[in-house]
Amino acid sequence: MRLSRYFLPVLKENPSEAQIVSHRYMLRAGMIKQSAAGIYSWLPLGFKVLKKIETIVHEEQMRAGHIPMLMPTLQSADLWKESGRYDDYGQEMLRISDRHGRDMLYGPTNEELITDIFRSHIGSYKDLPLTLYHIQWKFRDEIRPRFGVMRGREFYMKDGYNFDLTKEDALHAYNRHLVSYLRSYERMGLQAIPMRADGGPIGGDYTHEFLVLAETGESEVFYDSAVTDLTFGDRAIDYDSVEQCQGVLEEFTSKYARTDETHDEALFNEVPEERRRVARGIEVGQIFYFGTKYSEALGANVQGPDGKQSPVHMGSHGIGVSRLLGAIIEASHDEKGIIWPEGVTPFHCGIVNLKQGDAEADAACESLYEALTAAGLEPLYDDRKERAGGKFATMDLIGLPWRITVGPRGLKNGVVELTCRRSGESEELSPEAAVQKIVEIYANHQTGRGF
Ligand code: P5A
Repeated sequence: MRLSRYFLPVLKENPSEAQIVSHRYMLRAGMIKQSAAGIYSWLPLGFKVLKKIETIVHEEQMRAGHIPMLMPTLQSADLWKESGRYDDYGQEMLRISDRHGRDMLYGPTNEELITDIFRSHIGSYKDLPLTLYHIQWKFRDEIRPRFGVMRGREFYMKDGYNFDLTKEDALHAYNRHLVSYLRSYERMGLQAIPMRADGGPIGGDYTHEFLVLAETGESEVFYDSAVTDLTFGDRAIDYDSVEQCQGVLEEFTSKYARTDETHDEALFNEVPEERRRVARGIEVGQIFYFGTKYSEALGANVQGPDGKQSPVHMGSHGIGVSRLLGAIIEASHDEKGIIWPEGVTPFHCGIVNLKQGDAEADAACESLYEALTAAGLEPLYDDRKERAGGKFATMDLIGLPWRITVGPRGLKNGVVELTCRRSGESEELSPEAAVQKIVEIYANHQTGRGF
């Protein structure tokens, strides 16, 4: 992409409404624009990162054997009346009536809808296990929408639902989700720690939230610092293996880590004092096992091998896809702007032309642009007639992890400058070597073309 042809409405001033750094940088980098309280338009740069995160979530869900689909945002209230949640959900649910006076709602979640789909089509254990998921906009009429996309009213969520014959099978599905979530967050450059939590309006008493530690997080968390040493890494996992998934769950949940909802002071005090931490975290996902809560209410039964009918065992699993942009920025930024992890960066590399209009510099930038594009990467070429300082400030703000700077002086010696956004370190090397290095860096990140 050439910046002269892109739409990147960068703001020079700090927007006064933004209280936390991620919100501030998302507005300043021209990623989002508020349309109403807690509702945002996703401008091209924000949309691009949203799609990158969404792609990682899809890839990891499918890797775990979960099946993508799409349900609508608007739902009939009937199913919610059947489950009893129409009244329970309270004012967070946006209720609408259509022209015929029928009660509708903008879905805050989809347990009822998916259970209805299940009961309409599946009646036998032979069709189990099954996990269906979608990535769709949700609406929760939060009393205090704030911090930009972090606590929106309209937000983008991956929600998945498992259907199993027995509790044992459903717990395997739970563990499988935990593993796939660990992988997903790590690919986004995040450490998200599973912590025992509360079921809230979704239900069930077996649930973990995934928290990214950050001072601006809305949840208070208590944990053994040893949990922060755990990484999933690139270990191979067989998602059908009960033992392997259970092993990962045990490894990642055996240390004390709880949100304030389930915090137990006595248990916490058993952690050696020097490892006890009280901090704040951003909830980027939650997994639930709630058994037959919805299947009983909606009559979603399956016939077992013994011919007996019983309500199907279920759980649901959510990732806050739009919230993740805020969480990643909270975890990865400096005073100049965002620092995108390679896995989610909107463009792989910036190209800054220090002397736009200089025939040699222009030609060198064009050939870098072509070489990177031919390698399957997406460079962002700042080809505007701007001062170098302004170009650097924009690149730093929008946070591309790598930048190639091209100027007449360097070109005389056959070199360009390659700068790492995170460390600030630069090196001079030939344009070919710079391209080679960027290609090698991204070879370790499964990264596709964005939108
Ligand atoms: C699990 C999937 C559920 O809704 N039903 C379907 C279950 N869980 S949850 O914990 O309530 O939400 C899942 C994730 O969505 C994100 N989230 C939000 N993101 C932005 N703004 C909001 N107002 C908001 N509310 C929830 C969180 O990341 C949460 O973990």
